Amino acid sequence: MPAQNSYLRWVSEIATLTQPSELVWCDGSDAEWNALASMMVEQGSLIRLNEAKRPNSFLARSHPSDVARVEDRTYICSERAEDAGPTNNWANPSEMRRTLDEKFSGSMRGRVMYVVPFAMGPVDSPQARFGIEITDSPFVVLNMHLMNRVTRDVLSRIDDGADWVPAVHSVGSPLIDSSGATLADTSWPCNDEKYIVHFPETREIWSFGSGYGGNALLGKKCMSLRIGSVLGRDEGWLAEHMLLMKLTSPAGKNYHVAAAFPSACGKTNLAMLRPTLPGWKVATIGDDIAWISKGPNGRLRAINPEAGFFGVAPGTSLKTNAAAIETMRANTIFTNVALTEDGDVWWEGLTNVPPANLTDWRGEAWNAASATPAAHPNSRFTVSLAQCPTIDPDWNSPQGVELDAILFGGRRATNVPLVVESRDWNHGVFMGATISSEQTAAAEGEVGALRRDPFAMLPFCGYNMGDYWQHWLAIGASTAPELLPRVFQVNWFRKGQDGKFLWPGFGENTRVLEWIVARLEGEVASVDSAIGGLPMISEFNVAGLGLSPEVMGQLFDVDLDRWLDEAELTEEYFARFGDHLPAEMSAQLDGLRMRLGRGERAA
Ligand code: SAT
Ligand code: MN
Repeated sequence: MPAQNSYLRWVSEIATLTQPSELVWCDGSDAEWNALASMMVEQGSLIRLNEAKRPNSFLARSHPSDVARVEDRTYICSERAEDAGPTNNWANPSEMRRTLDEKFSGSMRGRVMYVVPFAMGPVDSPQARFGIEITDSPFVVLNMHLMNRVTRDVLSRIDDGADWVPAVHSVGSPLIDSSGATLADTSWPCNDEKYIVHFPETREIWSFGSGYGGNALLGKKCMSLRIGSVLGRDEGWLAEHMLLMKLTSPAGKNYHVAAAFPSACGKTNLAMLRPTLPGWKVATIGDDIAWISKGPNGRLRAINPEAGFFGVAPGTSLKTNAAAIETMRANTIFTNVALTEDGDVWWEGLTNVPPANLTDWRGEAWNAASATPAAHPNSRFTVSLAQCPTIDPDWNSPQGVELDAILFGGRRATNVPLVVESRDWNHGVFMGATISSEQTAAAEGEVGALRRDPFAMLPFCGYNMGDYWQHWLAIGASTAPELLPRVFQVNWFRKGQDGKFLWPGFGENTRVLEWIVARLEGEVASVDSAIGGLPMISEFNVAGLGLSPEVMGQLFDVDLDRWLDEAELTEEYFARFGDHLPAEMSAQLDGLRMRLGRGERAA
């Protein structure tokens, strides 16, 4: 939405539609944070944690029905259905506008309407984009303070002609009904009916009925990925569901790595990796989203458009991710974790033994014998990136960082080796297009079922996934091959016959990064296999891990028959994209089958 001051008109239109009792322009200041947090504590919708143990930190308990993104209520309303593609829920834009008009009409009655100007990326970055979120949830405003750069500077930029994305959010729970009667408030207002709606052509976002994370913090998945991917397509850049890190080798050389994994597959852990190999260092830049564009020298540069972490709490501990634990020492909002007797937080995996007298995420007394978990499996912490002990000093750099490698990963018990290098960029795009993963708790659905998750973007691509693959191919075609980052597929989750993970993961993933760096430096050869370049087992550093030759064999095994079966499934999957499937993707699949048929497996 361009045009000077157009936001004033838009704000007043939304106020006319939603009829709030009051309108507040937010500025992202500490005073604003303190006032909103105190107000929510007084109202009983936030619990202030023990000031000595967890200063300036709060616990929110959501409505039990509002605990995750709602993908089946998420819509892409492009003019033509085929522009949303077979992987998105398309809805007719004019019909959806009528529905939204009805839903939002009077939806903020009795509530305060907050206008939150925000930047994705450092305000001065050429890669930054601006948005304004209107919301009737003070909880959303508090979270946005941590996740985004909330500042009135954005309004001056818009006044100066910068584009911006209008984003409207309502929990859909007015405090005054249409007859004027007052309704009781609850500690987590929301609506049974939810709509998370994107209009890619006009770059608008409308979200109704949920107060939870990715449904309500509209700078995150809605703007940075769904609308961002459309902006990227039109402007020649990439909006990706990727963590971003700087890796420093013992030789003191820096490498920047972006890695795509589906939600709740350990992106935060990898972004804050504590290397187990001496001399290696990891600095964190982002754990969820990367915006990648071509720099003046032709290399791809990335920024993290976000300013905070919205991480999964369960499983996070001093052992699995000490940096995350240190990051959330203060100034943190927790959602749906358990509360300890002394006003601190707990979740499954934080300690081996749960403290006595916990209160679970629903607010009920809990002990180790309870049948349900104390913290919801998708409970979260929201905290500023600046508090991360491993934060890269360049995380705020307007220029971003030059990418050396891109990793694609899923959660695969079978088939996919620990690491495999793509043959070239186009083969890397094929790898990205074909990754799949087991369903996690971050989205609703049956946990454990295998789902295709191309580029980890399945729920986040704002246009036809086939066109998105074409866009990736075009970025490669317009860049000299030696300037492009190298592409790898990784899988920490392969299991043996006994159903146990073969690979220790976490800090030991440094060994995979070490091999990747050795490949970038041309220090090791790879073994050509049907699915790409594998490490020579003798050159892959597993010193001290005590992994048997059988386990190593299983970690890197390429079972030709199983891969041929998988190729069949890929063909079926690709067929869904019809004319939108790039010819290059079919050619890549043919190439894979040919190599499998020739019996190419690693020596
Ligand atoms: O989309 S959320 O922000 O709620 C978290 C995720 O799924 O990555
Ligand atoms: Mn994510």
